[in-house]
Amino acid sequence: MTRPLVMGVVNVTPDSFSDGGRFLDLGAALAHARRLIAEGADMLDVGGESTRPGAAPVDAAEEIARVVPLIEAIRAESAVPISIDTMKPAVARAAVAAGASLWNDVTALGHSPDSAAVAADLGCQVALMHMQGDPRTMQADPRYEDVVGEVIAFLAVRAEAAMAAGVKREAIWLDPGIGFGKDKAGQPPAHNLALLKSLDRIVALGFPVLLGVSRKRFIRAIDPTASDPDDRLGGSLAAALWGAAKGVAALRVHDVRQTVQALKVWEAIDVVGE
Ligand code: HH2
Repeated sequence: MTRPLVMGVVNVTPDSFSDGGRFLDLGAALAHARRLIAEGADMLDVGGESTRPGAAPVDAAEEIARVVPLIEAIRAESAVPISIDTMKPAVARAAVAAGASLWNDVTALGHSPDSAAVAADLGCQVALMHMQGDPRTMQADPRYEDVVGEVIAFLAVRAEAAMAAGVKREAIWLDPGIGFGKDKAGQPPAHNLALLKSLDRIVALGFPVLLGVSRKRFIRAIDPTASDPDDRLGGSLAAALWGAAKGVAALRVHDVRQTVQALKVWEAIDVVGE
């Protein structure tokens, strides 16, 4: 089995839960991007608006001002594929013009009535992620009858809607949205674990699957000592390798070097005797 691509996270936000605002200015964000490329990132995911539970929204002009200079600066020195983590079509448009080739949308093109048409017009790759609710309220009390079935049905509907708007089938990625409207705070991580357990059913839809488990809160729900996101590397790697074994196409991660190393070891074992 080929190993998933590693997508390194570069946030340019003051309130990211895992980067803690450490990469606010362009120079620091660019230095971080360079480091992730050197560590073996196959692509970079640039984000200018935090989607952590309870995060405040940012307007499009501010988001563009955060992400476009960074994308241009990365593009000026590297051919690494860049994705833009945004729910706003105007930001996606500006980011693609600056050199991004994948629109990573946590609302699965649902934030604006224009989103799907803009994605089709841009002709870029699009990652459609499942979320129940919106980032401000999504962790209040997420409920499902059948979390895996509902996430699969949602992703299939959103992929059809994107294609109906003119997005090419081969441009579409799917993402179950680990931590996005899953498992009320303080509850066992039943929704997130069910989705991880059944990742192969999402892979079976026939689109490349993107998985974001890095430093997420479900790890703390399993290991309550890991209250600091920086202290969730072991759990992040365990879940990343689980995703690799289930056939995901890409992993969105903060710890690129360690994830690449873990995947290399996993792949080396996997190919023995073939
Ligand atoms: N997770 C986060 C942000 N964007 N995009 C996709 N497709 N899948 C994910 O799981 C995903 C995502 C949240 O992670 P993080 O970057 O650590 O937080 P922030 O939203 O503050 O950038």
